[in-house]
Amino acid sequence: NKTGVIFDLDGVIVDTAKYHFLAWKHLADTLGFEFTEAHNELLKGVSRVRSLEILLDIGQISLSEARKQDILISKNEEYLSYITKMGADEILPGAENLLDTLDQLGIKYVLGSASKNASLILKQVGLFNRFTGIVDGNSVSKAKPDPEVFLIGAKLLQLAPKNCIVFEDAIAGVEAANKAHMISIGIGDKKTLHQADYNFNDLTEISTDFIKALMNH
Ligand code: B16
Ligand code: MG
Repeated sequence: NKTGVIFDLDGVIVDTAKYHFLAWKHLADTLGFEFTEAHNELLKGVSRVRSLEILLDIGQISLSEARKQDILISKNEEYLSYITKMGADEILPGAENLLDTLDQLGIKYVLGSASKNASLILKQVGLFNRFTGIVDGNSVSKAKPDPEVFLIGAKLLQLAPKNCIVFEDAIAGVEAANKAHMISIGIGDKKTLHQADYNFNDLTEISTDFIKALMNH
């Protein structure tokens, strides 16, 4: 089969953004400024280190490198306390069905996530073994919107980038997929993700016929 799929994790397969929000909000509280859900939108698809920079900009706070390192560790510890309580009930609607469809069509899929916790999260929800490979925050040197994460994904799939379909919920992720010359599918707000080749609200809207049509494009 000459078509393959690359899935983003947070916002496509699971909603871990709500746990990132709790941990970042706790940090902002400690530093004495307000961090809202709207602020949290800015962190979606963005690496952990870059997220902290954005957060400190919001609070107009500057910290030493050593302090930032400590904060990144404690933020992740708090985040992990939520992640380790996750289960299969937190898989987003349509995700398992879509994986079943891909299995039936003989289409392989890998993960392409910015998260360094991606493998753990997939294990928590019981999907880890279904993926042909995992590309995550530990495998890349350049974060989305750089196409690196997806180009490594194409290598794992042993496919040309143009034959890879990317499911993404973040602007930076759609941009990365487009830069990689892959088929980009935006999951979420169509206006926000207008750069995507196709748009859907969630994975329940992805039909077998749609996937088949992409296979023959
Ligand atoms: P971690 P994705 C991203 O996941 C999240 O959307 C983003 O908010 C987070 O900062 C990033 O992972 C890094 O996560 O702290 O676990 O390494 O959407 O690329 O799957
Ligand atoms: Mg995402």
